Amino acid sequence: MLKGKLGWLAITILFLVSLFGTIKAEATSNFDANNWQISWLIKNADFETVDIEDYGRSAGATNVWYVNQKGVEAWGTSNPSENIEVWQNGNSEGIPAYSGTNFVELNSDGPGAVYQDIKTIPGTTLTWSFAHRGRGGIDTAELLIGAPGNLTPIFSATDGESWGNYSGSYVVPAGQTHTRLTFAPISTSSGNLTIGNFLDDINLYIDIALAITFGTMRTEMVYKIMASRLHLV
Ligand SMILES: [Ca+2]
Ligand SMILES: [Ca+2]
Repeated sequence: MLKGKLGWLAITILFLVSLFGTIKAEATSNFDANNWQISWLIKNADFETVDIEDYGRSAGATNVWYVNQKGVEAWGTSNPSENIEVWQNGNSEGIPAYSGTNFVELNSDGPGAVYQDIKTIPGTTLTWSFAHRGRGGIDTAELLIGAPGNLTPIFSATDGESWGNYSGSYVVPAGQTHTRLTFAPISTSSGNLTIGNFLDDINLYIDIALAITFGTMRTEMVYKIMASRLHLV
């Protein structure tokens, strides 16, 4: 009797396992698209974490704000006023965010790039991406990456009155554990660098497979150096 019940239990489990296996196989999403990449340290990538109530004041138009950098999580500006210009959906110019509700305009009320500092592992490959848009015509902004004080121009984005999205890769140089991503205005259709160049959805990814390979190589190297010092090899 018990043997029979166990037999049926085994058959039921086998059936469920095969069913689960089938469902699992069918539910696989675009596996190759993920390419071993994970999000790397960028905070407030979408400019959605902004404290307008405590740090903002109206820039003189509906849903456009000058916000002290203390109120824009993780982002800073070299603008002497320390203000970052935050735009929101529902603004008087009818310009929508690329994603979410908020986006920023470069140079706010004075000259000054917008940047974020991140910790990096030398030798790793990072993939960056961002969205850029002109305000009233063709605007151009530049992405610079490097150690603070030693930035390298990486990419120039030129867009009219629709959002463009761009991506590329960056290899962290030897010794660079502190990396700055800076967005600087190059030109605007208005001719005034404080009017134009919108930015949104800034992301950074690390290729974890390459990072592991690099980490393994580095570990092997340390072992070899230690072994040679100890006269083991
Ligand atoms: Ca956004
Ligand atoms: Ca402005």
